[in-house]
Amino acid sequence: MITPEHSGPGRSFFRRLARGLEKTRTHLLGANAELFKARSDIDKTLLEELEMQLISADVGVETTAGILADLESAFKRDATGQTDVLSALRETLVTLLGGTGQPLDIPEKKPFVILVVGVNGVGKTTTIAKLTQLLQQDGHSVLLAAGDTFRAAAIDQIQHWGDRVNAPVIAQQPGADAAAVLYNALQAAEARGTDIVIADTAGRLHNKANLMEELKKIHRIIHKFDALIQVETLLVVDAGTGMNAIVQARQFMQAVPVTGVVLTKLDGTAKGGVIFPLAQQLSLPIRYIGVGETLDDLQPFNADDFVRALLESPA
Ligand SMILES: Nc1nc2c(ncn2[C@@H]2O[C@H](COP(=O)(O)OP(=O)(O)OP(=O)(O)O)[C@@H](O)[C@H]2O)c(=O)[nH]1
Ligand SMILES: [Mg+2]
Repeated sequence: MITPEHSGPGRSFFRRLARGLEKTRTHLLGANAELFKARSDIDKTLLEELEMQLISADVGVETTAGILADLESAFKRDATGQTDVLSALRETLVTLLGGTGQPLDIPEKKPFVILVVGVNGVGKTTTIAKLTQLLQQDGHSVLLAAGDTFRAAAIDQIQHWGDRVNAPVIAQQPGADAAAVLYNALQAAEARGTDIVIADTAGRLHNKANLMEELKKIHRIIHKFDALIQVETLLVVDAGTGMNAIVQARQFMQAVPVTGVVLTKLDGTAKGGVIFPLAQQLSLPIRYIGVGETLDDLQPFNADDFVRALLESPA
């Protein structure tokens, strides 16, 4: 059920989130949601059941063990016998996500750069369009840089999204140097007084080493343009890849100073539980989550809302 504080625009936001998490919720709670609610004690059978379900939702073995240990101790601490499994689980999960829900803070200094990185197909370009819309709604002007010069279709795609959200796109021909495109975009943003430059990047080059070198070069050129420029390097990962998302994140973090994560395609997968080991193992803010393919399907990440939506069925 949706609780009353989620009314008005917040209500549709929460409903979209809850719908997006439906597949993961089914794996996490299985047919046992009612059972968990009814249970006010915790025993070995219930823990084993929950363990299987957490693992099937890609929470990962290590993080799952931690969650179960936390639950057990919550029940041990509770002398009143009032604790029920579902609320104890909710508290444990919110604590686990802890400080990861740090919204992206847009600094005064212009232009602010958001460099969007990630392997191919994770949803970088569509996330850029969605993010542009969110930032515009907050009153910021946005310019896009077509930094994925590897494929001609990638340039067309970002130009198409730029038209849709009414944001200028700075692009060069396919095969052009991505760092040069960025430099041009920064010059254009400075000339126009634009608040934010969001840069697309290739998710695939001839090999991984090439990709990482290109990203390093882009970082260098941004700071060459202005040594004091502020950059958010936003790593996009597809929730559907489950635990592999963590491996990808580590590779990108070795190459560039990643400052935030976007977890996409939560709506299409039962592996959304990966957000917990992701939060625990990477210590990076999760800025946004993608819960669908339309422009309105990117949401600033909030740990409380996320866990509530994960454990409650949408009305
Ligand atoms: N269901 C769902 N689909 C999404 C979401 N985000 C992106 N997609 C879809 O994922 C597909 C790939 O998205 P792109 O934005 O092209 O991914 P990309 O990372 O830019 O891909 P490359 O440019 O090939 O590296 C598209 O069909 C998107 O509509 C999401 O949150 N939910
Ligand atoms: Mg793309």
